[in-house]
Amino acid sequence: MGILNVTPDSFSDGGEYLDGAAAADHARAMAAGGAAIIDVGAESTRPGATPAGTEVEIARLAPVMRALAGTVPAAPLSVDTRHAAVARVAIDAGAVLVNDVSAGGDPAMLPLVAERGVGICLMHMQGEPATMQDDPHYGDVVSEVAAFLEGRMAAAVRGGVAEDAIVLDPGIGFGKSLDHNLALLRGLGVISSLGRPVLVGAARKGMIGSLTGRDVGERRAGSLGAALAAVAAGASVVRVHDVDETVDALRVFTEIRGGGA
Ligand code: HH2
Repeated sequence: MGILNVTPDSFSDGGEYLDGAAAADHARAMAAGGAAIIDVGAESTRPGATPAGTEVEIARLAPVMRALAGTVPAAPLSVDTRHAAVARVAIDAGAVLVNDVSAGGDPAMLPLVAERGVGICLMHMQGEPATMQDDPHYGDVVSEVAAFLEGRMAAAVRGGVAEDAIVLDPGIGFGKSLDHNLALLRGLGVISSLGRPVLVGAARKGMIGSLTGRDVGERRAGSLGAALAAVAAGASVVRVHDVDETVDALRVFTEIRGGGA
């Protein structure tokens, strides 16, 4: 999954793709590089971020979705939003997956996904982006995150979402310390055992910075390490900024392991 942030303030690429044409070029480049899906987001959910507001999100997203529609045939589009009103606009413009970091927190989200027959990624977050890194705490992070995802998956299915339309995500960096993130990546099998594909987004995040001592612009190699480890632990989708490099790394990794890319 290639990341396309059409935000002024995303933690690693804010402001780079605000313009529709630049965004479409980047999406095409990621699709050509092997991204199986392009995730378009118009609200930063980095630690400390304040909500953009749905009107702002739609105003950022709509021109980009229009520029993308039909021009990135190699890769379906996903919309990274917590708001059903934003998801609706993106689905109308062709998005086939809603990537919801609040796992259906907006009461209108699951009904929309069910009605439109699109996919949904349900992600775990403790707290809200503005304060989630202040004091994250768990008893047993792996079982608590798995139980949350199982509950949200059940709610989605009760609401009419097809079970095979659901992807699960432990939410690396969303209300988690480095130790929590490491435990979740090591324990990914517990989340896979819920029976749905697992998505992991660790690219360029604070955990990579903590482990390598590198600033956000220098975390490419560390992010590749995280992507390979996530796939080794059972992830089916990795959400990344550097698609070409990740595809190459995964190709080599999976061939050596004998699984094929
Ligand atoms: N991480 C971010 C945003 N959306 N969605 C899922 N499913 N999983 C993630 O780990 C995830 C996500 C944060 O990363 P990024 O989009 O690079 O930054 P920002 O939130 O600042 O736009």
